[in-house]
Amino acid sequence: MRLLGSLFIAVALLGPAAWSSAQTERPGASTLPTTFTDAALGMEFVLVTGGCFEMGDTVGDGDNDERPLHEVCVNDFYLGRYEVTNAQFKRFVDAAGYRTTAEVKGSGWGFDHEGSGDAKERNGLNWRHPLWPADGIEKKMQHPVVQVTWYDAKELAAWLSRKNNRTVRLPYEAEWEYAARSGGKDHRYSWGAGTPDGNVADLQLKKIMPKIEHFPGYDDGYRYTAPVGSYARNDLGLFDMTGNVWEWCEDWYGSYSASPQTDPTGPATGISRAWRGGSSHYERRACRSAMRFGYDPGGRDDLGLRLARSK
Ligand SMILES: [Ca+2]
Ligand SMILES: [Ca+2]
Repeated sequence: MRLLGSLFIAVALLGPAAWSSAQTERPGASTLPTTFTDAALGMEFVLVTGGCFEMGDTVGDGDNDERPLHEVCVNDFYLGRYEVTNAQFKRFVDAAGYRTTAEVKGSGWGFDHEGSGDAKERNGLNWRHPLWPADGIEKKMQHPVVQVTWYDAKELAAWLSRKNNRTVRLPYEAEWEYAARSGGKDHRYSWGAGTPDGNVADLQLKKIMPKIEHFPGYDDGYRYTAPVGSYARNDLGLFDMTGNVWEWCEDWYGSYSASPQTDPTGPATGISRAWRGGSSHYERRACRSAMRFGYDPGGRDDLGLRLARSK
């Protein structure tokens, strides 16, 4: 995997659930509810009003895979206000009897924080037993789930779709970036360009990984994950779009096209799936909203997810 330094759930018994929605209408806009709360897991979704933006390296210091800049338009969609939590994921696995890839294979991936800083495979690592805390997630139920593969994420989405009788899915990269940048604004991070306000590589992490390029002088209080929603929301009301855990997207990871596009869904084929947003373990540059990575869909690490829904 990547080199850090180089960069580098019993509610099922409810049956098909009704969405509960906030009926607040936007002035002069459609009458779509501004939020939905899924009744099966209590997952809150925020309406992201569609629009057009320049996708990619608008700041001018990105990687080649963030170019060319290209115009993308997205329709209205809903995106989870928070990353999926351990509590929500537990309710899903308990109800569905689901075993994650890491549990079936007996291993996950995590940084060798005592040594090189590289990620390495570790026996016994899975969503119930992430790298930290190694003794389990019982006291961390409001933290984001980690060590889930793209396949695990898809299983959760399919289960929740059945429970709600409407499709819930992973966000596409274009949707994710548009939302992280608060509707396509020229924002380097979800908080904009100024003082950090999220769970990223900070002074806490630097205590055990001295070589990491952390956010200078910044101490967010968490070395590993933080409870979702611990930091400021972005301008769309979304939390932790920068940092905390990486988030799987639906798309195959591939090159951008210069052509204007509407609701792009990524390459038709590929070998890795896209993930976005940085995490508590990643240096500043990797936490940029335009930053892209691809990973084997069967890979698991400090990777979580948030779900989406078309309008
Ligand atoms: Ca941190
Ligand atoms: Ca995140």
